[in-house]
Parts: sequence; structure tokens; C-alpha cells
Amino acid sequence: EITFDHTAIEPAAREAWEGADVFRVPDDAEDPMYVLAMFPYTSGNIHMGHVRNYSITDTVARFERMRGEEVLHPMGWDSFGLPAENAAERRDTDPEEWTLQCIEDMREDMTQMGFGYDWDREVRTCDPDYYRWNQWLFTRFREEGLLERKAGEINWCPDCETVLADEQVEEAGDDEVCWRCESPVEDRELNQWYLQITDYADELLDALDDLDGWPENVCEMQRNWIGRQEGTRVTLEVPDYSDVTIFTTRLDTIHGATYLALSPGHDLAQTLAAEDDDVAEYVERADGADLDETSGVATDAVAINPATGEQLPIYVADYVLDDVGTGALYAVPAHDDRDHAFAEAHDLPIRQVVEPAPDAEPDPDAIDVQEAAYTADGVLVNSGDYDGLDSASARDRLVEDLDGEWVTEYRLRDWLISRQRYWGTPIPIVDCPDCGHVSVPDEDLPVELPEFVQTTGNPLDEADEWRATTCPECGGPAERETDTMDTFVDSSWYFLRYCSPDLADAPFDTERASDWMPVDRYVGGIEHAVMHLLYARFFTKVLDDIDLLEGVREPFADLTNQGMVLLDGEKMSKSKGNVVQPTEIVEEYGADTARLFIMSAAQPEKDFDWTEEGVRSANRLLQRTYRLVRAHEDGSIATGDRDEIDAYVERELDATIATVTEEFEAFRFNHALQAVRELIALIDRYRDATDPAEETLDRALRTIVKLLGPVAPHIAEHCWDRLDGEDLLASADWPTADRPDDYEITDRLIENTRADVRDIVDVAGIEDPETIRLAIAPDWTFEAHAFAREFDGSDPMGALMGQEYMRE
Ligand code: ANZ
Ligand code: ZN
Repeated sequence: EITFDHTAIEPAAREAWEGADVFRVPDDAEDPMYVLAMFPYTSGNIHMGHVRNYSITDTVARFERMRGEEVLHPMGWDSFGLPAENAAERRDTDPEEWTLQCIEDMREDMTQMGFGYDWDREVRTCDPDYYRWNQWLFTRFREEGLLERKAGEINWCPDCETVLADEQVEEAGDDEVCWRCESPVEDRELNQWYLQITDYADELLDALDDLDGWPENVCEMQRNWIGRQEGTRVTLEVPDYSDVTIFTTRLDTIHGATYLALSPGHDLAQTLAAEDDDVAEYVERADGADLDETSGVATDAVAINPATGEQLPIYVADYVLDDVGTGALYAVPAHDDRDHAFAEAHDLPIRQVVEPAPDAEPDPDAIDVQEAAYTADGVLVNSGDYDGLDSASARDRLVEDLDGEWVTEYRLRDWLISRQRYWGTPIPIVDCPDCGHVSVPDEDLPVELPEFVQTTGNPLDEADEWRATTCPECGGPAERETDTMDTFVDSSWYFLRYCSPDLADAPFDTERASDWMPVDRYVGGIEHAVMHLLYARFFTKVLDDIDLLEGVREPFADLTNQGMVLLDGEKMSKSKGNVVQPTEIVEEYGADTARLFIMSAAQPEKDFDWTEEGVRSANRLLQRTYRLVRAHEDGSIATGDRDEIDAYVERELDATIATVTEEFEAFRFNHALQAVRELIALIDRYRDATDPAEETLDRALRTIVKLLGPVAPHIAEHCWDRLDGEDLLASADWPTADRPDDYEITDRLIENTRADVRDIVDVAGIEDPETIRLAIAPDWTFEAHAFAREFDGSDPMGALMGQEYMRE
């Protein structure tokens, strides 16, 4: 049996693409279709997750290119970050050297996979020509009042020895851990730079409703992260102390308040701690640690409930967060779960003031707030004049009566971008004893990283010579800021740099970027749902507001999060020792096989198992295609006159083209490939069991090769060369379903069959498809096929050919 040799075919195809510059997009392209994969973090070699991610975008890019689109499909390197420092330390090299080596290796891996990128547009974030624009943008944001240096309680990872943004802290059981190394994070108080993403909270939230091309779960994660809440602020008098303002979403429950709770960091808590040892001890214990949800301490102070005039004991409790609302709340144990748990632990009264509406579920009598809080809205009880009002109306009235104010609160915090690490963009600030924090003037950018030195803390703190500078404002001696930027700054605008990667006087060309954006198809991991994807949206909006973009409010029109490639249902990981290296598969079977397997295994969003059988099956399909093409070329297929079987096959070709086109558009590549697989099987039988018309057979083979082109580009290119020999498949036209006239015969047959069936069903009352089929045509005839195809989707003609084939 003849088989193709991927080690010869694959490099030859790549050479042909390169020679013809197939993937290059000229700067004067008007509005190319922008297909983008999240650029990889430079960590070694590419892994199966990368291969899947990039197989998807490459398939789309090739498909759209064949459909006549100009396609922008660039690639670059997210190449700053802590792992490079760690690796450099382990291997005793420097982060730059290590990173550049990774880039070389990964680029080589990608090339081997046949991913077609416009490498002229390659972007590397660790390149001074790139990160100078991080610095330049830092200065623009600062001028706009969107960057602030402030003291705050921050998340500190003791292992990475750096602060983390809130988005980079993950929950693991009761712990909050570092997203990278999973060490429990600590609280510290530091002066840091913050990007004021909260200024854009409303737009970031509201615009999600119009992001039709985004998966709903990602929009929901962003909504939750932003966490907008409508509520009210009300001020309570505290005899002998200053008033306390609280934030509540449930003003309707105020008559049921039985205590007031302060966060340990609240001003009044601090004041009370100074007077009371027990309070001081608790406040101290709560500092930097996450205490039990029901922990807290009673104080001697009381607050006056403005609705009832009652005295509410004041507690300091760790479940009240410093940076939410006002850091103070009145507690209603009957209607809030946390308050309920706290009240039980501290023996505080639980008083019901809301019950379900009379006609609603559950029955009011079935509720016992002593047992568990009733947290839904309802109708007020035990609330004096307000009894009988529904919760919403009660809130409206109470705001007025209690002199409260409506406020909107967010969960989203400003984005802390300072990092105490070396391998990142130096923050372009000079600290002058006289002038304070002065921005480095644009003409002095980039502030380049000094040479790397091994040390325990931040190497930039040790770079004395680099640190010492003069103040741009007064010329006096001053010091450079030694923090670098969060690498998520780098990835917040890299998709714009691809539009004009070499531009020397601006981060990107405003007009071109505005024409080319937004990205039409963006594909990457779900882990970026609230980090990268939120930051990039924020950057885009700011850049548009400061006129660096024109009318681009969102960076990514369409988003797909690819699922994981598993092995035996488990995530591949070095620690489990179950990693399948893409390079091994490529060596043994070739890149096309790996790509075809990955793309046919499941829809992009779904996880799937890597299986040897799946890989082999993909390889068999490609070999089968190759043999069909070779047999045709050798003239070993006997051809004959055109008859109804040829017409049938042509009709099948058109149907498959339509299906594959539709399924590719919808990102259901596995469905598309299933249709191709069936077509290949049909054509295989067709040439074995019949004497195909030359013209039909030729069209069939060209169609198969073209439909496979986006997914298995090397072998398809090779086959195309054998069939056509003129232009490259990579830039050939996508096939179209062009119904020739004699389809009418087929159509007429189907019409007749339909009429016959209607007669049988209506007159004889027979409904079983098999019986009908036999009634229409006792043998496997063309009519029977037409019937089956139309009415139950089965493929007897294919079966017929198969049977004949078997009989031979
Ligand atoms: C009284 C009340 C009664 C509340 C009630 C809720 C239910 P959620 O729960 O997500 O809607 N809150 C206010 N400031 C807080 C802080 N700094 N730390 C922790 N919790 C705080 O969030 C709104 C509620 O969170 C607010 O409404 C407040 O408790 C609590 F039956 O006020 B509520
Ligand atoms: Zn100065």
C-alpha cells in the first residue's frame, strides 16, 4: 500500500508557502479579517494546549483566506514575567537569554505545526521597542488621571516575592493563593501604582450586553467580578463617638437590625481598640489574617437605629470587609446568612421583619428565621408604619424618611500594577526628594532594564548605578522607581501593535488600528476570563477616549475559549507525568495528523481525551485521501460515462461543501470534518464499485483536498500539487456548490419519490420507513436512495456501493 512520507511532504509545503509569502498582510490592506490566538507565554516549548489553540485559529485563517478574505493572523510572545527569572536562576543564565531561547524553540515548534503567521508582524513584549510603549502609555494614563500611587492593603506572595493584583489571587478552600505558585498570599501595606479601571466599571459592565460574539459564561464572570450593586448609605448616630455610615442593599430590613458590625480597619474600630484591650487584641489578630466568619468582639459602644431609636451593640467582626461599602453594616440576622451565623455564635437576637408575599412561595408559616435566615424580598412585618409594604417600596420610602442616599457599589478594585520583580517593564518614574514622583520624559524612553544580577529580592533594588539618576524637573539627584509593571499591561494592547509592529514614534498607527480592529475571531484559554480580557477591554476604551483609537470601544468582537486536551480524563501535567509532547506526535505521524485529530475530536469549547487510536484514525484518513489522489493520477481508476450515480455523487459533493462551509463558520470543526470523512468514504466506494465519470471524479478529489486544506494543510497542499500543479492550495478558492443542470434529474427523482411516499403513507397508512422503502423500490435503487436520504437521512446508495465493493 502506498503511504505518504510526512517528513518530506510537510517541509516542502511550508517552503512553498514561504516562497509565495502567502500569510503576509500588506500595511495598506483595507480591513483584513483579524484572526488571533492569545499569544503564548514564553515558557519552554509549545504544549498540547497551545497546539489546540493555534490549530483552531490557523484553520479559521486558512478557511477565510480561501474564501477570498485578506486575513491578518499574527503571532508574538508574552515574554516578560517571573518564570523567566526563576528559570534563569535555576540554570544560572539571565532571563533575557533564557527567554530568547524559548522564543526560538517555540517558533520552531509552531512552524513545524504548519501554522501560517505573518512573521513580519511578530511582537515580543520583552523587547525595548515594545516595552517603551508600555512606559509611554503609562505616562499618558498618568496625564489622564488614570494612574495613581496610593497606599493600600495588598496581596503579597511570599514565594514570588511580589504583590499580586486581586485578579491574580485565587480561592483554594479557605485560603487565598497566588495564581502562579499557589502559595497562600499575605496582606501587606505598601505604596503602589494603581490603574484606575474602576472609572470604567459601568461601561465595562454595560457593554457586556452587546458582546454577542462572547460566550455567556465569560460575560457572567466579568459581571460578577465587576459586581455592581445598587444600595443605600445611611448614617447612624453613635453616642460619644462620631457617626457611622453604613452601606446596605436591604434598607427594608432596618427594623430587624440587632447589632452593628465594623471591619477591623474601620476608623471607629481603631478608636475603640485604643480604649479597650479586648478590641485591640482582636483587631491585631485580624490584621493580615483571614479569621473565622463568625469571629468578632463586642465593644462598649452602641449605635442608634434611625428607624426605631433603639440602641444597637457595636461589634468588630472580620466578615465585614475594609474595602467594601463603608466598612460598616447594620446586621439583620433574620434576613442575612452571615449575620445569622454571627448572631448564633454571639447570642444576639434574631428578629423577623420580612415575610413572603401572601400569594407567593413559600408559605409564611413555614418560615422560621430562628433556624435560618429568610433572604428574599417580601412584605414587611414588625416594622411599624411600614408593615404591609413590599420590600422595594419600603426601600424607596425609607431612603427618604431616613435621609439616606442611593449609591452604587462595585466589587471591582483599581488594578495594582507594581511588581517587585526584575523581568518586566520598568515603571518610568523618577522619585525626587524635592519634586516627588516625576514621569520620565517621552524623549528619554525607553527606560531599559539594567543587567540582571542574582539576588534574593528585586534585582533592580541592587542596581545602584541604574537607580541613581537626575530629576527631569529640577535636575537634582533622584532615584528611579525600581518596581516593574504587571505583565498583564503588556498583553492589554499587543493586538494593536500587530497592526504596525515597527512603528518608531507611536505604540501603533491610529488610523490602521482603527480600521483593522476589532479582532474578528479571538481564541484562547478560559483562565483569562477576568484578567487579560477585562484589562484589554479597559485599555481599548481608554485608548479610544484619548484618541489613540478612533471609534473602537471593544477589542474582541468574537471570543472562543478552547477546552483542554486531557489524557484518560485527566489534565496533562508534568507532576502527573502524563504529558504527550506535540513534537513526538509530529515526528511519528506529522503535523497534519495531530491537527486533524485535535480538530475532529470535539468542538473547540469542549475538553477531550488524547488517544492513540484517535491519532491513528486521523492518520488513516489522510493516507486514504492520498491514495485516492495517487490512484487517480496513475490512471488506475476505470472511468466511464456519466450516469445517475455520478449525478448523485455531484449532489453529495455540493451538500458536503455546503455543510463544511456552514460548520466552519459556526466553529463546529468536528461536524465539518465528519462530513468530509463521509465524503471520502463515499468517493472511495464510488471509484471501486462504479466506473466514475472522469469529470466527476476529478471534481470530487479536488473538493476533498480543498475541504481538508485548512485543517491538514501540508498533505492537502501536496495532493493539490498532484491534481492541479498550478497555484498553491493555501491561496486557492474555497469550493462552491455549483449545481449543474442535470441535478434536475436527481431533483425530479426525489420529487417523484416523495409523491409516491405520500401516497403510501396516506392511502395505505404505513409509517415504518423500512416498509415504505421496500414498497417504493424492492431493491436498492436510486429512488430508494433518494427517499432514504430525504426522509430518514440514511445513506443506502453509499451502502449499495459498499455492498458491491464487498462482493467483489
Ligand atoms: C443589611 C442587610 C440585611 C444586608 C439583609 C443584607 C441582607 P450582598 O450580600 O452581596 O447583597 N455589607 C455591607 N458592607 C459590607 C462590608 N464592608 N463587608 C461585608 N459585607 C458588607 O451585599 C450587600 C450587603 O453586604 C449589604 O446589605 C450589607 O448587609 C453587607 F437582610 O445590609 B446588608
Ligand atoms: Zn526634582
